[in-house]
Amino acid sequence: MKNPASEEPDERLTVTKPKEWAAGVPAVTHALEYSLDQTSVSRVGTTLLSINQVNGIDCPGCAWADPSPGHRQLNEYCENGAKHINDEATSRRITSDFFRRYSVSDLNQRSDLWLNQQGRLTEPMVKRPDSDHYEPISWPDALGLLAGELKGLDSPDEAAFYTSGRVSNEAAFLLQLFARAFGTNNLPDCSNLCHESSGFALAETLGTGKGTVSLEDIYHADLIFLVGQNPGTNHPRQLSALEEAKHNGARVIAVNPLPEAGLMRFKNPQKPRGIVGRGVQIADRFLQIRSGGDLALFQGMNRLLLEAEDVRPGAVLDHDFIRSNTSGFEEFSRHARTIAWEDILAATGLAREEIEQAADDVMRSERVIVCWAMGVTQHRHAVPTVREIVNFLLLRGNLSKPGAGACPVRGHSNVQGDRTMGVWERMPDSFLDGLRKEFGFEPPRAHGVDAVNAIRGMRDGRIKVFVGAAGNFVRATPDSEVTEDAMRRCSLTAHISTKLNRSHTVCGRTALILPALGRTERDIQVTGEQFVTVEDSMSEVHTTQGRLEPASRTLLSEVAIICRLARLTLDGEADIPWDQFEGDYGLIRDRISNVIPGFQHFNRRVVRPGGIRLPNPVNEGVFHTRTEKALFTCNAWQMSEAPEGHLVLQTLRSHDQWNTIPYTDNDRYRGIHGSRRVVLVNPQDLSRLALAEGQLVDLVSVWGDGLERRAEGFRTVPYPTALGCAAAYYPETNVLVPLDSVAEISNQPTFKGVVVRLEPAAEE
Ligand SMILES: Nc1nc2c(c(=O)[nH]1)N[C@H]1C(S)=C(S)[C@@H](COP(=O)(O)OP(=O)(O)OC[C@H]3O[C@@H](n4cnc5c(=O)[nH]c(N)nc54)[C@H](O)[C@@H]3O)O[C@H]1N2
Ligand SMILES: Nc1nc2c(c(=O)[nH]1)N[C@H]1C(S)=C(S)[C@@H](COP(=O)(O)OP(=O)(O)OC[C@H]3O[C@@H](n4cnc5c(=O)[nH]c(N)nc54)[C@H](O)[C@@H]3O)O[C@H]1N2
Ligand code: SF4
Ligand SMILES: [Mo]
Repeated sequence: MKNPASEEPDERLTVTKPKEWAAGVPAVTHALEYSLDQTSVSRVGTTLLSINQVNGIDCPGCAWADPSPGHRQLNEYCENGAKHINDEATSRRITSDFFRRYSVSDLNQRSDLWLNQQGRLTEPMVKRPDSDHYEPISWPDALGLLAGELKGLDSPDEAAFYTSGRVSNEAAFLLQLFARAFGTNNLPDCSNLCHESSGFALAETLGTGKGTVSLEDIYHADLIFLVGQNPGTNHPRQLSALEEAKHNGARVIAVNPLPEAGLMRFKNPQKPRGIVGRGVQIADRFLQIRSGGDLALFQGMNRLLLEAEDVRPGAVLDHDFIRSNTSGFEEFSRHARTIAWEDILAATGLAREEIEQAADDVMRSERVIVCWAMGVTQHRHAVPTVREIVNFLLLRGNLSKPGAGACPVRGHSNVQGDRTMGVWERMPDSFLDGLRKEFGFEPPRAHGVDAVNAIRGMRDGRIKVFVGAAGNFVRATPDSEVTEDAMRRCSLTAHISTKLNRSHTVCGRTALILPALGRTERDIQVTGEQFVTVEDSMSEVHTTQGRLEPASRTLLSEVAIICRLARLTLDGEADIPWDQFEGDYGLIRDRISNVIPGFQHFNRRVVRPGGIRLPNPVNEGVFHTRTEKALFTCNAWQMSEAPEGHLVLQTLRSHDQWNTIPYTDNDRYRGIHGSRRVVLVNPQDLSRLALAEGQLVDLVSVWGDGLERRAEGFRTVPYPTALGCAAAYYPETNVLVPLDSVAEISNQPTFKGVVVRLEPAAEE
């Protein structure tokens, strides 16, 4: 489909050579350009001076950690962080006039980029069942309408409450509390689409779903793997940390089908040599892996380590660590030796020497860290792949010691915190018991729906009310046509949002826009000015406090919206002081202290400079697994070959977008300008498929259910990607990802492994 309509491949498309380095002076220029286009010099000044500072605004971009308080620069942000913060701080406003002018159908014809560029939402709006326009509604009426709809459901499980990782700890804690007091665990979140596979694999093998490393560990590692992530675009300040690690002598191995600019070279705009020099080489070794080949790669390296130990007993493996901290080694060791090299080479597309050289690097290193992101988690074999990464770390005792460990690099700034706060459809009984003890109600125990099952539930009529706390559910999820139909079948959809997006234009019969304060804005309640807290990818919890005047006087904070909705819906059923929570967020934190381990004296500790680092038991050598030890696992896999004439498509981010929201049509580092409807293909594949450079094609995905999924009108761009692997941007290609194409065990959509054919399309 052409979704959203009017997004033709743009005649302005130009393609230049991909960049071989990231950041530098152009990054600063682009950040300022975008920021100043959104708002005034003084607001840009305010946001940029307080971003990521102690007592400042936590960057609303990614979850990369801040350096410790004494080590922060005055400009502790990256190009993209500046764009993200000023995208929120924009001076543009959407008022009720806007919705009078544009019907919902009109808006649905507009691109994602256009919708976002209209500015901040300023007042609550409702779309009634018989109307194609949003119209103003007061807060009490809007929340009363939603509460009435919730109370009228036959079962609480007919509602689902989605959370995106921008939401603060306080709001997330209240949202899950409300959903559970209402009676459902239907709490899908963006984590279901993001690091769910990591969570499952790490919890099973290490007993915690979180990463084990800190920034200090990165600085002091000998060897760092960057697997399936594009730090130059998605976690730019990771490059500063890698620069420091390299300065201290670390080597870096990048594993990726694409030679991403940030993996190759980094020019730190805050250092003189980054401005005038050639910058720092990041990857010492680049393994250009085939899509989905990472499990085979780590198995290959593990086999080499075991065999090297056979030759030099006692010199390769960390037997002390294995003996005292792990279980399942013997079985793993037998299994690892049965994996055939020809399968490993076919799956990875690498030469055996490349894998051997990487294994040699490993054997020369005392402290190894593996970082990974969506290139690992959004595949069918994602959970076994992360388990195999754990095997790899365990073999040489690269856990529970400084400079080593597992580093799943998280996406949204508070996605990890939202999980810690209980936003998960399957929280363990220990957490639910804690809620019961603290609040005196019996939380439901049956697991709720995740994102994929929420779509199935809406599609099949089991879920009728959808409430989204931040995010853009219809664009973030797979199978866009199926998902859009599912959303439209709801009796009511409501979104707590800062900016307009597709989830407001593809909506239920009744739809509500509940506009919220953003992180940049001052939040004043009856007891005074409030702050909220977030947790980064390295388990550091700290405060964030807005500085700007709110975009409109009508906005409510996320906390206030949830408290008022809960009060109206629950009619005092559970003994929860929603009014007091709304007035004083410290009272919410007191309750968090009582319910969630690691948060004792939360209010007192979190205001210290740098905040709290949550303990990770793995770093104390404690593993809460079924054997109370770290588990070695045996991970079988099937080769997934694309049929002849097909490619494996990965759907990824451009440099100039924040998830579902493009900021411009450019992707500077990859040399794409003026259009996002492009598909990057290896030149050899183009000629094998008899396609020309710049040819117009439709992408058609192949899945066993007989449905044709088609994304129309993409230009081919010859690109140095691994053979057999194509790449195109998300969310335009989500239409191609079948809802049932999910990772084993974690149920995470396989956004990086979509089998497609490229069909030549007629030029208009
Ligand atoms: N500017 C910006 N920053 C962001 C975001 C954003 O949209 N814009 N989003 C945030 C969020 S929520 C997230 S989750 C993170 C995402 O951060 P990333 O995971 O870096 O995001 P993607 O763009 O999905 O890129 C995936 C990378 O994996 C590689 N890859 C794809 N398939 C494979 C494979 O099979 N094996 C290997 N080894 N590599 C593979 C791709 O080539 C690409 O480099 O970024 C966060 N930061
Ligand atoms: N094909 C494909 N699909 C993917 C992915 C992929 O790699 N490929 N990646 C997946 C991943 S990793 C993720 S995390 C999801 C992202 O999915 P989401 O988190 O659902 O999407 P976002 O685009 O981050 O949501 C943007 C919207 O959030 C709202 N918002 C922003 N800030 C705030 C705030 O402070 N408060 C409130 N209330 N609202 C706010 C704005 O209205 C904005 O329009 O997408 C997933 N989908
Ligand atoms: S690296 Fe991430 S958190 Fe840091 S400034 Fe950039 S976008 Fe923000
Ligand atoms: Mo994400």
